[in-house]
Amino acid sequence: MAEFRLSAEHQRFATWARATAAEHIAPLARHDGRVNRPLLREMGARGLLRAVFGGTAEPDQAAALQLCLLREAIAQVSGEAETALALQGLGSYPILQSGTRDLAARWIPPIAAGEAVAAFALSEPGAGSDAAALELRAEPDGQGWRLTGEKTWISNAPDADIYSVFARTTPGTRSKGVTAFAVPGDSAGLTGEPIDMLSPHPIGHLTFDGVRVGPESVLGEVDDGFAVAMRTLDLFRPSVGAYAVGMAQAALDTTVEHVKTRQVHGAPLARQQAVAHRIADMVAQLEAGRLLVYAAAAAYDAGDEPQEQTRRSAIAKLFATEAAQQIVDGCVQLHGAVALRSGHLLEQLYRDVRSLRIYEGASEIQRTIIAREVIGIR
Ligand code: COS
Repeated sequence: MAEFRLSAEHQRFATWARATAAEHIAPLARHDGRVNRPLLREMGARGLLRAVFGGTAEPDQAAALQLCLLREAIAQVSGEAETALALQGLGSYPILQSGTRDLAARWIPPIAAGEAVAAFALSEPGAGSDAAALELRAEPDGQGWRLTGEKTWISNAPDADIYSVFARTTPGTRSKGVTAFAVPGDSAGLTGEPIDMLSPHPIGHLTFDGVRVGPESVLGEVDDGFAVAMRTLDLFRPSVGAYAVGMAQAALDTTVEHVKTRQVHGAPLARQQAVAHRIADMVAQLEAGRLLVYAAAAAYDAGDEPQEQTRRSAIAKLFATEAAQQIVDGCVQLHGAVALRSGHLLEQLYRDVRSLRIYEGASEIQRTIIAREVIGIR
């Protein structure tokens, strides 16, 4: 059964994460579209990154609620810090979940320390929403494999130290012939360039020109990599919702202050019923999104049936990200022109919130997943 109320321990954890990020991490943000290693190292040193992996020396695989609380808390103070933290988890989770013990021991500790940078490489120029259409080839080469093709819209590319790469091992089989590999960023034949775009985190394009990887790089079973990707997304999609909730909370906090102090016709803006009711609607939307996120995360941690996790995860991402977009837009409207001035918190949030309805499965994909589960038609 999903949780409706956070424990005192969870609340303390969220308060600690937010305060730590505000004091020590947010000042290191650079917004230059490249991986910010000093910021990552500081998040490692302060224990924030370790918390992504359950906060213990032995990585804990079931820490979805903690991940969501972290993301929601840090989102309220810095989008760059929030995404840097989340991408360490998304990029490395296939290794933690499906890699050999040696591979996990090699990569997870430096990633949790902020010394190594991880990335999740699924999308291709011809395979975005339709992930099973991916074509990057992995061909047998002695005991290992050679990877040839392209990945695009890859967060943390081209600066990452380790990529979880999803490649085609059996042609013409869609989801059944995909294998996941861990590919070091300094592999011979792997090149890339950044893509300048509307996003709080670095994104890039990768070219694999016969990149050689050994047999130990395979994550899970050969030809079973599509499920590795989908299980990773089941964990991270609610946390994208948590990021959206944190952004929307920050937007609302500043807007409540604004409508209480801004004078219109000799009275605070909040005295206008249309304004007060708009605030109330946004609070209700935010609270609904937050509860859906917590419920999805709690279902994951409780080990609910996989289909139930997938369904809840899709609902949480869909609702929370769509709600956040509307809330940030509503907050801009209640401020007027001042919110669009460069450097205003809402101007930043207005730009940052947009990509959440697209990445890790666009809203339309979440609707497809939900409808399939409920209607039972593929
Ligand atoms: N967990 C485990 N296995 C899963 C799964 C999940 N959540 N979702 C699907 N699978 C398995 C299915 O069970 C199926 O296996 P079998 O054929 O053995 O039953 C296989 O994967 C294919 O699933 P499906 O038939 O649903 O694949 P489709 O191509 O029809 O669609 C969607 C899959 C649309 C859900 C997928 O392509 C998707 O998530 N797209 C969005 C991609 C995305 O999020 N990209 C962002 C990258 S990170 S920014």
